[in-house]
Formats: sequence, C-alpha cells, structure tokens
Amino acid sequence: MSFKSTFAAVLTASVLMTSAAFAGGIMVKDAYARSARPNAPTGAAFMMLMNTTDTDIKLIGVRSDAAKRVELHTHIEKGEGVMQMTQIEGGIAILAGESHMMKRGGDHVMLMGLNDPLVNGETISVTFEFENADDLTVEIPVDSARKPAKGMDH
Ligand SMILES: [Cu+2]
Repeated sequence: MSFKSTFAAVLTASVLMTSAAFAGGIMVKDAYARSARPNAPTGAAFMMLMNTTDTDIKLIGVRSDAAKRVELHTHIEKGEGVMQMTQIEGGIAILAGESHMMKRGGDHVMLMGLNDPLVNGETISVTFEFENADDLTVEIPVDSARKPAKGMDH
C-alpha cells in the first residue's frame, strides 16, 4: 500500500470516528475488514481499540448488518504451530488508558455468513457493545489486500 492511500485511509477513519470516540470513551483506530479471497462467505475485521478513560471498559459483543453472525474471536495455539480460531467467552477487557489490538493471528471481529461479499474500497458498519460504555458504531473500510502487521495471516 502506498503512503498516499495509507494516509487517506487514516484520515477517513479519524474523521468518521472523532465524535463517537469521545462519546463512549473508546476510540477505534486503523480499522479494516477483509476476506481471505473474493466471494468468501466469511470475513474478519481488525483495529486498535483505545480506552481514553480512567476506568477499565469491557468489550462484550459486536454486531453488524454485514453478516448473519458476528462474533469476537481469538486464535489459540493447538501445539506444533497449529492455530485454531475460537469464540471469546466473557468479553475483552480494555484497561484504563490502554489499547487493545484486534489483529491477524490474534483477537478479531469474525463475520460469518456475509450478506454481500466484502469489496475493496467499500465500508461495512460494525457496532461494538461494551459492558460499561455506550455502543460505538464504526464504518470500517474493506481492504482485503492489506498485509498483516506481523505474524500469521487470519
Ligand atoms: Cu475468526
């Protein structure tokens, strides 16, 4: 990805999220969604969740019209380098003043039964539900070509 398009994506994301971020105390940064291949029935979304408050906040769920089922997933090591996806039980704690990365090979938002295939350049709307903060809806750009920050692919 070129510097120019990266900059544009970051700019778009920050403009979209500025107002929501202060409402709920959670800021979502650098979000993107992708499918492993075109027309795949599933996809995933990745982002950084920043807790801008001085109280721990727990992410307890996600929902989206983009897919029939939306879940918080993580990867667990099954031994011998084999990773398996599993649904996260009990939510994800985002500690006061800290951030939590939802990234490839780690925690992620799983989109199962996509209503439409994810198309690069389009956006999907994802709502994050917190135990002790307002819901936060984020427009997440689709970028299936994006390389993982590091580590394994989804
Ligand atoms: Cu998953």
